[in-house]
Amino acid sequence: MSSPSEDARLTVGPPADHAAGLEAVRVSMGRAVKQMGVVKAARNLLTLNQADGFDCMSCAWPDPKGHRHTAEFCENGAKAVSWEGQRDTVGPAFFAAHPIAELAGQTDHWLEKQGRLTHPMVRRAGGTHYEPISWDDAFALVGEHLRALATPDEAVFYTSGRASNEAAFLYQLLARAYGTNNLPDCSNMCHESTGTALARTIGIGKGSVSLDDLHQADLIVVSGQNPGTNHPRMLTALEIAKRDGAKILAINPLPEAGLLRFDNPQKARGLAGRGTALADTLLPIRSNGDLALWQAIGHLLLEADALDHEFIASSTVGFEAWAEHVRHLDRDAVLAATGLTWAQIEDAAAMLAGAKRIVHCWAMGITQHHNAVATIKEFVNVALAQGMIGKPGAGLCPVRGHSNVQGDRSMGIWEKPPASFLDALRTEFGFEPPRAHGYDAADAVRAFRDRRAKVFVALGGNFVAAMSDTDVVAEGMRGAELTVQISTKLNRSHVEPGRTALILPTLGRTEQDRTGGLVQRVTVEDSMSEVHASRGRATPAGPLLRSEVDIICGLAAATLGDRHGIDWAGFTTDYDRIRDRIGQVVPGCAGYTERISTGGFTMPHPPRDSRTFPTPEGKAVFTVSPIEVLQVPPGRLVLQTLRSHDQFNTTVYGLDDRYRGIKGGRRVVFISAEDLAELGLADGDHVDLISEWIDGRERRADRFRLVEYPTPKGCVAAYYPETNPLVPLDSQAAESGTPTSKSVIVRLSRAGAQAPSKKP
Ligand SMILES: Nc1nc2c(c(=O)[nH]1)N[C@H]1C(S)=C(S)[C@@H](COP(=O)(O)OP(=O)(O)OC[C@H]3O[C@@H](n4cnc5c(=O)[nH]c(N)nc54)[C@H](O)[C@@H]3O)O[C@H]1N2
Ligand SMILES: Nc1nc2c(c(=O)[nH]1)N[C@H]1C(S)=C(S)[C@@H](COP(=O)(O)OP(=O)(O)OC[C@H]3O[C@@H](n4cnc5c(=O)[nH]c(N)nc54)[C@H](O)[C@@H]3O)O[C@H]1N2
Ligand SMILES: [Mo]
Repeated sequence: MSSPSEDARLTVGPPADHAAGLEAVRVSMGRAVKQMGVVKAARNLLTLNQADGFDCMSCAWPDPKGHRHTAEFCENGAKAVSWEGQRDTVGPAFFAAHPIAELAGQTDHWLEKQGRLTHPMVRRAGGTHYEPISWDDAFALVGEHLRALATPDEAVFYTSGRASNEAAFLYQLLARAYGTNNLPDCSNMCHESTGTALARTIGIGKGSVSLDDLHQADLIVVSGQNPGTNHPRMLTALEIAKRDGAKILAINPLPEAGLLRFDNPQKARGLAGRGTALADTLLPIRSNGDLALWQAIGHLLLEADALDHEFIASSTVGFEAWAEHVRHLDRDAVLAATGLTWAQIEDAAAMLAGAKRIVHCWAMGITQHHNAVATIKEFVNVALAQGMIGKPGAGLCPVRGHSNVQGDRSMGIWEKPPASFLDALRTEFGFEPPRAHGYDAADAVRAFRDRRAKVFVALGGNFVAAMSDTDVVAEGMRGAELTVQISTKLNRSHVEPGRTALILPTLGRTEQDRTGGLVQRVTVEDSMSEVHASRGRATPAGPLLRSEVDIICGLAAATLGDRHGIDWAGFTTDYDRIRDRIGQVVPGCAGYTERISTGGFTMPHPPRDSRTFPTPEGKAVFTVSPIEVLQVPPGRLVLQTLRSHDQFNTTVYGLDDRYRGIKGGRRVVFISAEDLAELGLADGDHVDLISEWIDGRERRADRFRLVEYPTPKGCVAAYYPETNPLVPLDSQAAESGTPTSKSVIVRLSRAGAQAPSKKP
């Protein structure tokens, strides 16, 4: 809850009309120097995304080939690097001074700001504090707990999308050699809807474009994405495309600054001038209206016969049924769902009809709804109808979040692994992997809630704050016998620990990894399936830190001994040994070690590479989805939970959201003037948010300041993770199970007198 002093610090100004420019350079250099010191800041930022440097951990946007700018990073990449390179540390003295109960009362921002974790720590059953433990004792403790479980399915192995390919491959090997497919990951909360929709329709769950395709497109559609904040380097690609005459169609309930205009800070012109106007059209759609919109666009394209009949005939199935469905469009349903006028929809359809090379981009504004999978299938229908896949300048571009979330999935971090992957694992390692599907993120929470799961291991991330229904997750974790967090910084998941709890501090991406006495590198895969090496150079935050690979091998050896004859210690002497095994198991990775030494390679993608579609039908598949729209009872609003410009997921760097005019606080709700008037409220009033769900339980998040904002009537927005207690665990996207973080039904209730409290 915000305290009176927080209320006083919060100021609200007008939203910005453009992104980046000089201000971004000033902010990023200022932060870097403050947190890392001048020398380290310069050294770190100059090796960011360079051919022999480390891969930026702020997002999964690809690096340009050939010429790279000296500063191939963005403001938010620089923030991520500074945050990791922070000089403050959190060691035994800190934990002795702060009981866990006290830490639990601090905000997410405060927890991470304390600095880098430096020592393995344990909270013993019944203990009030974390205390130091040796690495060997920590590994032995995990081994004892895991071996004592009644079945391996009582353990859950979570992954956040920062883990390298090497770490991810060994982690899934550990889980499966131990005997479970319980490998939920942040993807379950993120682009799972994308993977589900694309696997069914084009036969592979990844995007089909390269950076060159974006540059060559003549129309780029950006749906449900805020690139100015979350993928700032994408703005450079949009700028290049625009320079060559491309149009941009943005679809978003909020007029995000990065969609409107871009001052490229890497160019003298950007530093001085007004930059490039980006979106030609911005459709201010109502939250959750995209499925209806795309059916209407399909309808209009069909009517205009702006279709690629040759491609439809040669490469797809199901066209007739889809055409029949969208031909009989319920226009009123479309207008109600989208909040747009028919003329606006016609204009958008005309942009598509007039384009020859279209790229469809999307992110969380699409994937985190109940109808997410159907919506993505609908873009695919339109892309297929126009033949916009597997040709230069065209394709599907889900813009991933975490820098290696796509690579982790390629490496087998998946609770529903394909049989072919498990077969390859069996052939390579000589054991029979478990076949039953494991828990995804939401199922894992249910399993802890119901005490069916007992041990939680996290390779990075902040599961307690990132998942929906925070109180349920926290209670579930507190009931676990053991929680193990492999982390760089203190977060909520450490202060809602299991009965016994370990914190295992690890090296970050920027730091030199000398495991086994060699300078090791790791590899990652970006949003466009490019695999390349990453090597940090900074001095580690402390001498005890170990690499993720080293920690996983330590856990595995202590748990499995030499079961299945896997030489865990051998992997830590030279990571090439891991890459050789990846080459044997993961499709498209033969010769992995050599190929990453010569600049990297692109993972195979049959639709992109050869217009072949590895679906059961052997062709791309049109699908039919009824228009499904969220039903909102009178007086209620649809809340979307999103990111400020000053955070990376649950990592809150600071309390400003520059582009949206917010300074010094995060407990704000963006709301339209019409809704304010209708509810008898005003800008500046404070309200409590109450979410309503079919289980009848009311979930609350208290004391938010209302901010009048240009968003469609009926739609409000507030920041995550503060609002995660409002997202019901069972409110998930159909088919993919992704929490519906972008459509939570809430009511506002005028807040009582200011109640001081430190809790977030
Ligand atoms: N600096 C920084 N970079 C990041 C992250 C970060 O937190 N900070 N997070 C990383 C991760 S893991 C991810 S997944 C990505 C997230 O990248 P984004 O998806 O850009 O992140 P969100 O802040 O969730 O923004 C969602 C956008 O969708 C819009 N939206 C909401 N509902 C709807 C809807 O119903 N329809 C449409 N058309 N639009 C809608 C919102 O207004 C908002 O602009 O960014 C990655 N990069
Ligand atoms: N309401 C709501 N909830 C959401 C979302 C939303 O839009 N709305 N978005 C969802 C999305 S898209 C995602 S991807 C998830 C994110 O979920 P997670 O990936 O679980 O969360 P993060 O906040 O990225 O994790 C931050 C923590 O990672 C650790 N860390 C950082 N770097 C490293 C590293 O190099 N190695 C290791 N081992 N640890 C490291 C640090 O301890 C840090 O505290 O949240 C989801 N939750
Ligand atoms: Mo994400």
